[in-house]
Amino acid sequence: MTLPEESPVSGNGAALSPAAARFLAGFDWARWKPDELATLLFIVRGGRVLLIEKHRGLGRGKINGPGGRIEPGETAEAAAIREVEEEVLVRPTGVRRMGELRFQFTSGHAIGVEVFRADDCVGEPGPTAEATPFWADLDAIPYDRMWEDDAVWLPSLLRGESFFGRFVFDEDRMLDSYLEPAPTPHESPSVG
Ligand code: 6OG
Repeated sequence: MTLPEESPVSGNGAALSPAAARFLAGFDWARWKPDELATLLFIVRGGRVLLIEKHRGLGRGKINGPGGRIEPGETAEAAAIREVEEEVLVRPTGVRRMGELRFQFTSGHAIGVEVFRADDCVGEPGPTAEATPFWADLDAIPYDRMWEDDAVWLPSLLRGESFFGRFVFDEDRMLDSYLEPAPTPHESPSVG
């Protein structure tokens, strides 16, 4: 009797296409280099988090936090704040860095994302051509309309815990995921 050949499976248990399986077998995170750097920022206030329905760019149609590409010469934090201002017309306050995410797509595209959390914002969020904002209760995050990785790391951010994660995607299907806690950033001790 011959056993059926074992087929590789993705993180969510579905069989991989031969091309995706070949990509995963030959991929090495040690040589990972991002093609672009981007940001995400989540304003968490009064038991709710500000999310957007994204109308443009990578992930359009999905729910996400506001964010976008870091411009040359810009810090990640400045970019994260600028993107919130451009997309939903408020200025986040009490901003702190919570984590780093690395995404590798089987197309070859690689993106690094710096993730921030803010305590509040100045102004009322409003819709723009880029995004429609809405407040989601922390116990009703619409993970089924978000990128698959969000369910892996967003709970850490909402608990106030820092993280580092890396993920492999075949278009918008997650093939592999890894998350570890990162030390909470703290002020450098002052001298003298
Ligand atoms: P623009 O195309 O808008 O920058 N992004 C992702 N966000 C999540 N949650 N999961 C992913 O899994 C993502 N890949 C990219 C980062 C792209 C925006 O999309 C985010 C940026 O905010 C693959 O300029």
